[in-house]
Amino acid sequence: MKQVILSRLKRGGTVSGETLAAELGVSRTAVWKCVKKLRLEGYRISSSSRSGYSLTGLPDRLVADEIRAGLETRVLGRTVVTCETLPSTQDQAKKLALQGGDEGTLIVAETQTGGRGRLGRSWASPPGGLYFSVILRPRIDVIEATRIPLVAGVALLRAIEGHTPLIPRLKWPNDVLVNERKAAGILAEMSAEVDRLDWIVLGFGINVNTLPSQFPADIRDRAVSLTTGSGSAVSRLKLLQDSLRELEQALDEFRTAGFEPFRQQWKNRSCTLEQRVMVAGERGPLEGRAVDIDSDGALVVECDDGSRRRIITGDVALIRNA
Ligand code: BT5
Repeated sequence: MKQVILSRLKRGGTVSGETLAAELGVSRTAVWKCVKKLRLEGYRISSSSRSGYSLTGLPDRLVADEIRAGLETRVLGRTVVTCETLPSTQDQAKKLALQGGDEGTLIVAETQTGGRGRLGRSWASPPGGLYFSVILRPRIDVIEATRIPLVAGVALLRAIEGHTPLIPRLKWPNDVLVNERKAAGILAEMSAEVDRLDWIVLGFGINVNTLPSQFPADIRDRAVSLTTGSGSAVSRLKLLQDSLRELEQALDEFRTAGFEPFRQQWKNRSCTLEQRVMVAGERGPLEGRAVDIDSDGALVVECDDGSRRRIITGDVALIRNA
């Protein structure tokens, strides 16, 4: 009944409680209770005793029906689970992936209590941000999977560029920086056998409308939200839908055209290349100049002695004014 009332209100105009009650064959009190529930979900519904109800605003809360309604994807986000709070959307998505969850299954939370970054680090997840994980089951070789996080980074940048006048930049392997501060991060985790990729779960943490005071003190001077960076509010719902559309398109392109176009796009949007960097890698710390992204998505660093090293996993700090 709630959905019927909502779609009636979405047609626009004002409709009386009496008309809705008659159309649905229920009492006016039952209609009023549904309107109350919709308001609790964040829909703004004005009411006047003379003319009735009208919809004046959609929720900024991420409601499953609203996410699905505006999706321009074939697969991603077609199954969606939204939660007020979760320890981590990533853990939830991985659990579902292990149980055979469908490709494209999307887990979204308003906040996370145990949001995770790479290498055991934490991801601050206050209200106002966008936190989601999506299950992928790409039919690609295990070896190709190292490129997926970079493909996802390009897709996320395309989505952000469509929503703000900002010029976001990619920092290897998959941070999104705005004005040299971190606005988003991507976490990729997978399960594979020697020759078969079972699933990849991609997790996105995006500071959308987060206020500076909402970030933990230790990252406040390094984190930024899209709103603060651009000076205007960004719709989390639209950004989520557009990110999924861009991701699906990018994965299709990756399947048909390979990694090379993404390598170029990643390089064009990078703030890592041609910079002096300090890498905390598996084989100890290393300093040099970041010179390329290779065909596997690895960062190529030229050391001071002229030798070149490929960094496959690790952490990169940009050394400014070097
Ligand atoms: C990342 O890790 O950047 C990947 C973050 C992925 C988070 C998403 S949210 C949805 C899904 N569910 C999860 O549990 N995780 C994913 P990494 O490169 O390791 O960066 C982590 C570092 O970024 C931390 O050590 C902090 O320095 C910094 N950081 C933490 N929270 C931040 C925030 N909200 N904004 C900017 N920087 C942050």
